[in-house]
Amino acid sequence: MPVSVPHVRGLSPWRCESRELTVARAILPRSLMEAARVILHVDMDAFFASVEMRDDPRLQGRPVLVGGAGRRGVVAAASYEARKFGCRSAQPMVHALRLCPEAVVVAPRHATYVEVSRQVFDIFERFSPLVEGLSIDEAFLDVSGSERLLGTPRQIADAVRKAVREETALTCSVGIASVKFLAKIASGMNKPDGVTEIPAGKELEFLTPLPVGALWGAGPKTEERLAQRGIRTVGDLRRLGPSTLTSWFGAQGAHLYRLSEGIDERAVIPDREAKSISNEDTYAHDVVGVEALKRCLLSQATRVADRLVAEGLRARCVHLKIRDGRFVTETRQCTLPEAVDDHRAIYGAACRLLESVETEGRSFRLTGVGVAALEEASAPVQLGLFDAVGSRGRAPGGAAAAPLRKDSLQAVLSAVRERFGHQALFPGAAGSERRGGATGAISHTRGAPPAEQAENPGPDGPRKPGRRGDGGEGHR
Ligand code: DCP
Ligand code: MG
Repeated sequence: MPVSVPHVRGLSPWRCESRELTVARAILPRSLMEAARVILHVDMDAFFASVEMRDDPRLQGRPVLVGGAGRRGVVAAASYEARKFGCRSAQPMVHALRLCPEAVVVAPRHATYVEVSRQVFDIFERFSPLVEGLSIDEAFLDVSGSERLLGTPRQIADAVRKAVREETALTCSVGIASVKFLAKIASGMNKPDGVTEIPAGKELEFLTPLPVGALWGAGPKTEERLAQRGIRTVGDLRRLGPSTLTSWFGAQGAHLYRLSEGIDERAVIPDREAKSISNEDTYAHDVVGVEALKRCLLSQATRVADRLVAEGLRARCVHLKIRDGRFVTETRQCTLPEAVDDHRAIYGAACRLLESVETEGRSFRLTGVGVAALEEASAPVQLGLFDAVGSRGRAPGGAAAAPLRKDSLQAVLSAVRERFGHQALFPGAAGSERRGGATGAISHTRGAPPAEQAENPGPDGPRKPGRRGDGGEGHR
C-alpha cells in the first residue's frame, strides 16, 4: 500500500531532498540520474464544466456547455454528457447548441477555476517536488524513485486521483510513462476519471499503432504529406528511418523520428525553477515565410536580451513559440552549452528551433522568443570591445539604469536602447516585421513556461488558459 503523503506543506518527506538534488534531477540527462523515470501527466476532466456541475447540483448529469452564450460565443468546456452529442471546446456555441439543443449554457467563472487550480496544484506538490504546470488544469509530476515511499506508479496515480476527488470533489485522469510526451498521450486515453500506464519497455508497442498525428509536432500538413506516401501510423513512420525523414522534413523529421522511438529527453522542470523571460507579438497581418519569421525572432531575441542584461541575468534555455492562422500553437526549446545574454546567441538558437517547425503553406499570427534556466551574470563576458568606454556601470550618455557589466557589448547595446528607446541600435534586419497591431509584451513569468518541445493540440488546444488563469492562452 502506498504511504499516505503528509498534508502539511513543508513537512513532506520530499522537502528533505536537497535543492541541488532537485535541480540535478530536473536538468541532468536521465542516464546520469536514474535508469527509468516515472512521469505522471494529470489532467482534470472537463475542468470548467465539472466545477460548474459540482457547484450547482441542478446541472448534475446534464449536458453542460461553459462559454459565451451570445451569437459569437465559443464553448470553453463541454461536460462529458454534452460530448456524446459531438459538443467540444472551441466550437461556436450556436453550433454546439444545434448538436445538443437541451444543453445548459453556463457563463465561465474564471476566478473560481483559478482557485480550484491552485488547490489541485497544491495536491500535486505533495506527491513530488518536480511538478511542471502546462495549463490551468494539467501538470507533469516526476515521481521517479519514489516507489519505496509512495508505492508503484499506478498506486501513486490512484493516490493523486483520490486526493483530488476527496479534496475538490472533481475527477482527473492520469497518464503514466517514462517520458513526458507519452505520459501526456496516455492521460487522454482513458478519460474521464481513468488511468493509463505505459510500463517501461512497452513504449514502442504502445506507440506503433497510433496515428502519426499523435506525435507532438506532426501538424496536419505533415500528416497529409505522410499520408500521401502511405505513412499513417507511428510504426510506419519509424520504419522510414531517421535519414529518410530528415531528407523529407529536415530537423522536424529527425525530431519526429526520435518521438516515434519513444525518445523524449525533456525533464520535468518544476515551476519554481522555471522563471522565464519572454517576448511575443501577435501580428495584425499573418507572417509568411522563413525570412520574415526570422526578422520577427531577431526583434524578439533582442528585446529578451535587453531584459536579461537589465536584470543582470543570463539564460541557458531558449524557447520558441509560434501560432499559425488556425490558432495551432507550437513550442520548441533547447538548452545551450553555456548561459548567454547576447541577442545573437538567442536569435541563433531561435532560428535553429524554427527549422523544426513546418512553415511551408502556413501563415503565422504570433511568434515569441523566450529564455529560461536563468543564472546570475556574475562572470564577465568575452567581448572587450567597449573597454575604452570607461564609464563602468553607466550607459553611454550617462544612463545609470541597468546594472551594466563591464566588457559586455550586449550590456552597452541594451543600455542605449533603454535610454533612447527600443529602435535605437536595433538590429537592422529586425525592424520591418514590427508592425501595427503587434502586442510586443515582455512577460516575466514564474510557472508554466513553454514546457513542450513540440505540440500538436487538438482543435481545443490553442485557447486553453495558462496556469495563471488570466484567460490567456496556455501551452499544450
Ligand atoms: N479551455 C478553454 N478553451 C479551449 C480549451 C480549453 O477555455 N479551447 C479551458 C476550459 C477547459 C480547460 O481549459 O475546461 C481545460 O482544458 P482541457 O483541454 O483539459 O479540457 P477539459 O478539461 O475541459 O476536458 P478534458 O476532460 O478533455 O481534459
Ligand atoms: Mg482537462
